[in-house]
Amino acid sequence: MKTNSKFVIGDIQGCYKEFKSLIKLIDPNKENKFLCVGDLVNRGPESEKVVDYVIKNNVKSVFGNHDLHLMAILIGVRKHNKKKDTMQRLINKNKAIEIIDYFSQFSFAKVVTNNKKKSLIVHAGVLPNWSLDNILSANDELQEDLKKDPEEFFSTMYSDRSKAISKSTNKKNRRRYLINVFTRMRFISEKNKLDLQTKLKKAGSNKFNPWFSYKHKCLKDVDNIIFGHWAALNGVTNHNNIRGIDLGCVWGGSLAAINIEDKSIITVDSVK
Ligand SMILES: [Mn+2]
Repeated sequence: MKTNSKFVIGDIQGCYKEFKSLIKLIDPNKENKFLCVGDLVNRGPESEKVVDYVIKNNVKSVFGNHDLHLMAILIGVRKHNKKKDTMQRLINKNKAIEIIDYFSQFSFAKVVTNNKKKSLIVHAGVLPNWSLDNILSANDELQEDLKKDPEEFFSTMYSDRSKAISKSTNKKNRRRYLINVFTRMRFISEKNKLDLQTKLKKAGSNKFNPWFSYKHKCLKDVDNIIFGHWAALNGVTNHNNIRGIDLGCVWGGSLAAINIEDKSIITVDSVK
């Protein structure tokens, strides 16, 4: 394998064993670089080990919905859902301040360059009519708000979030909408209204389509968009320059890493 390559790793969701095996494959001589597409934690078995590794080895990521959920729990504005969440051991470690400090450096959208190829990395997606400038300023706005007042940021993130499905002039609604776009979006309408309930296309519904099926303005400024979040796609977008890399490791699929230069993909099967 070539050295000095850059990779993006898909949704780990606490699958520590697969994460470690994948790193050995993509970075045998520690000359390659990688970052994560978000959802480092939750649903899977060993979120606490993933977070320890990430902090110790200075691994970077963009925010996924589960990473934000963890931060909201650690800050004390959300409860760990015993039926669905699998982060109790991580929470019991009493490392809230360390984890919040570390995760607070993550962004919602990040541009990575390798040999002149530019890739935009986001957890869920971006709006079709956004230029790269629009994307980066939305990211800056959210990061600033989060750093300024994390408690306020997370306590308003969840309230009425199902209503935050379209653009708003109200500051808090706007923020919730932007977070939903970057970290939770799958289907959108032509007017950028979100359908946050659907994971698979219903037959005969034409109003909402996968966000990547529209023409994307930012592809004038970047070569690729790389995203995770949507395991049900199994990576299939039918789009050369928009690549989904959540291959559902936590659901018995595999954990993927994509080389941003040649778009080749390396996978490790789920150990389940
Ligand atoms: Mn997700």
